[in-house]
Amino acid sequence: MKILINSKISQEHVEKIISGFPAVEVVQTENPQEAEKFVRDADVLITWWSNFQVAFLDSPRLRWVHALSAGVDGFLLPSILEGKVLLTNSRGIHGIPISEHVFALMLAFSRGLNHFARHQAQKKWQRVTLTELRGKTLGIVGMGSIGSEIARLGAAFGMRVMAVKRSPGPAPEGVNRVVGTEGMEMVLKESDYLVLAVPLTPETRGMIGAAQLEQMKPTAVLINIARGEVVQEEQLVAALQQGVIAGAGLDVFETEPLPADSPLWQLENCIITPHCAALSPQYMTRAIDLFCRNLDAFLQGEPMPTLVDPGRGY
Ligand code: OXD
Repeated sequence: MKILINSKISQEHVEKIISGFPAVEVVQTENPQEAEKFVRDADVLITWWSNFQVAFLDSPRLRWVHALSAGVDGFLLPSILEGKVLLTNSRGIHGIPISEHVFALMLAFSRGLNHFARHQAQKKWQRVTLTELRGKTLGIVGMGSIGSEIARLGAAFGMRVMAVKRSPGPAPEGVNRVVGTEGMEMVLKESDYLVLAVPLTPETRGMIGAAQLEQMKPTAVLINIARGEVVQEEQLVAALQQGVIAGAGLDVFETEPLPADSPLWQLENCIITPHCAALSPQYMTRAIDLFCRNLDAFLQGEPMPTLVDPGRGY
């Protein structure tokens, strides 16, 4: 069996695959032309969505694509939708870095860091109104492994945690209420911080538009670590400009990299990070461990731990 990794991963991580599965051959290249050539006799492709080329799916031997990301919106193409090529993803390893990123953004707003960073550049000693997270309502849309870890930290900060989940069940410890999508309006109205942690699917695309932003408190802050397309960006810009909501912490955008002419860059009530919420030195070790668990299951003919259901899109 031949595995092509068309993304930069360290030799130590390549060795981890080879030592666990001595019978497999591993080829690694970041060069798009080389990848196009090597994929023709690869059985398995490991890739970031940004390196993935649609034409890879025409390779006659390819049986399985493993996404190094959790989001698979860029992979849902005919061969995968029709089940000719299996798709697995890296869900379950993002909870720690992304929840810490979410709290960095929320604390930046509550403790005025967005203002102080600007003041520092101007050598300006000026206080601003500061608030606490304790006692505030944290609304989380999407309760997969990322949403659940954000909820856990929210409870540890003494926040009142409310969550929207496609199939709601009993509230986990520390979560005050879990509602289905019909409860979205209530969560929008009550949240001081609203965090989007849903996969991008036909149901979630554009789910936050002008009407939803209008339902939020004028003091509320929106955090998006999901996908840019979950929010109607033009409507968000208008809401931030007009004070419909107080602020936004955004890691993801409709177009990435965020174009230089996006009005978001100019907004003092917007904190922008370049789609990096999941990154940390531990990421690839966790991702390769997860790939190896999938490979083991694949070779044993057992259910793969992070097989994606292409119909659902996650
Ligand atoms: C992912 C991401 O989907 O980091 O993994 O956005």
